[in-house]
Amino acid sequence: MSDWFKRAVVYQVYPKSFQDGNGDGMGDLRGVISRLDYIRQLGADVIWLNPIYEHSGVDGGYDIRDYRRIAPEFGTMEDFEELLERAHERGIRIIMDLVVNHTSTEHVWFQESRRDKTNDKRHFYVWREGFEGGEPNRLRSVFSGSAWKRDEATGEYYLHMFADDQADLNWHEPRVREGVYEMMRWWLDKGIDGFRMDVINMVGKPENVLLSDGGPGGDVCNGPTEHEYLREMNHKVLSRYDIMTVGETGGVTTADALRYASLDGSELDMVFQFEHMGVDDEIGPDGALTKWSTARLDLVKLKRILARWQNDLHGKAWNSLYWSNHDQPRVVSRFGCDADEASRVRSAKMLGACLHMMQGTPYIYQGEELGMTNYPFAAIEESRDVEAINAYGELVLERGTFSPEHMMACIRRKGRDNARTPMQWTAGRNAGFTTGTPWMAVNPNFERINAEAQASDPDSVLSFYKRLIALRRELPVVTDGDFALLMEDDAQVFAYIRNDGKTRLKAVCNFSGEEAALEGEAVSCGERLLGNYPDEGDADRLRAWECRIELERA
Ligand code: TEU
Ligand code: CA
Repeated sequence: MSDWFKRAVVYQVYPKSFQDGNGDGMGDLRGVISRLDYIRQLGADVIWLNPIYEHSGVDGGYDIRDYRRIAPEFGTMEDFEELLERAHERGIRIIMDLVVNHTSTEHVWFQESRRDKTNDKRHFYVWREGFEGGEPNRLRSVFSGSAWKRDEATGEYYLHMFADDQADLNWHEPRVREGVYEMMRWWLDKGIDGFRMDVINMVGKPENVLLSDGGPGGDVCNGPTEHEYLREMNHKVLSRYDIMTVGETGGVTTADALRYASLDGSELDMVFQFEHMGVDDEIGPDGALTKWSTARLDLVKLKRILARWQNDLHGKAWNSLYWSNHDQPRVVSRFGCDADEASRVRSAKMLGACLHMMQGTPYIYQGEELGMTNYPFAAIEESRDVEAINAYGELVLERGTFSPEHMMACIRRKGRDNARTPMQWTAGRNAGFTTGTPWMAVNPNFERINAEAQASDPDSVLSFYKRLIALRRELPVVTDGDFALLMEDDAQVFAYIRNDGKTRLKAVCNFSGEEAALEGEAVSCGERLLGNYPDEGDADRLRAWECRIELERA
């Protein structure tokens, strides 16, 4: 069993917003090809490509119509094969998004399934009778409203945990699993290097949350058959290739992850956990926890969560490390500070240092390495994202839970569209993203924040990320060492020591715009490897957003 995933650094490309190659305003595969050298120079050696398959245009490609075809706006299969070849020439592997919890309702399986109750593919999806003239139960979609939709043809309801157009597959039907495995082999035989598996811990849905009993429904994640299916997939597909896998698994605990991401290789290589993405969620007016909040992070909570993931998995399972992706706001705006240029640059570097010196495989979301920021959305009409649009509809228009102003403030802070504005390459027209009209507005700060300016600036966020990646490659302790959190209860400082028995590596980070005192082992003493101020500063104090990485050799 290979373990290159432990030393990999992944760069996430959201193709629609990365680079347009033909001037139609949308990013595409030729655009990605043209930027491979940028990714190589950064030092990343794996690309996670968000979905590029034929889709129905509802949820950014997560509504797949045909798993074996490339959506025309992204290019052709020849373009994809060329991308794979050019990436491999540069020592870059490519992992693809695998979206198999659901398909588009336009997928041929669903088209057949909906036709009549006796159709051969009826059980490929989750169909239930209504309860007392309404939905089978009160299970809710992640994108607001009921998770059930009545279908005219048979009068029954199908399950959709996301948008109406994303019908959940029924993994309890063996032919669904076989169909998925066959499709996975088809891609792996083309030479791709693995998968990022969309909401994969939703596939083993417990039957009791899907009853037509008018009840509350319940949690569909981490159900009883989940591990059985992943082991089957591993046995029949994954274990036969030299690949890397990462499962997107909301709601997992470290105990769950010890099974999903065990180092014994029986399921997946690692998972994306979401606990640390919840540190700025809030109890909403209806008493339920919601992402729609304007709260700042609680650093003590964040530290405890990440330290627990570091310690519980050490030596037994493998962590993924991420601050952002296409579903999250920009981390510098969220956990750092984008109010002024000095704070933005410092806090973006500090966040990078804090994450990249931990144990696990780091994921960099496009533009994070530039310290790209959230977008100043003023009105809901500027949103493209089905999640935000549906939530606005429900919370503002239908229920009046939030005022329009408050909801827009939440969307500016937490909305997924913040991550999806075009990549900022240059200070030129449309930030160098397209020669046409961009499908989504470019952040107005592109003249100040762009890759071209940062590439030639040794003090840029980009140059700092290159150093972080290089450090990971130079120092085995970053991959192998254990983890000890320092100053656990401090509300400003995130400090820890990594130790592999030969080397002690220390990262000390100030998560605030004010000076912070260092205590105990956090006080500077070793050889300074990297920092975000030009001079060393005081050993026992950190300046605003300051970070230091230090080394002690045994
Ligand atoms: O996301 C799954 C998911 O539940 C969350 O990431 C969710 O989108 C987010 O927390 C909302 O606040 C995956 C994909 O990454 C996402 O882009 C898709 O919309 C979703 O699945 C459905 O395929
Ligand atoms: Ca294009």
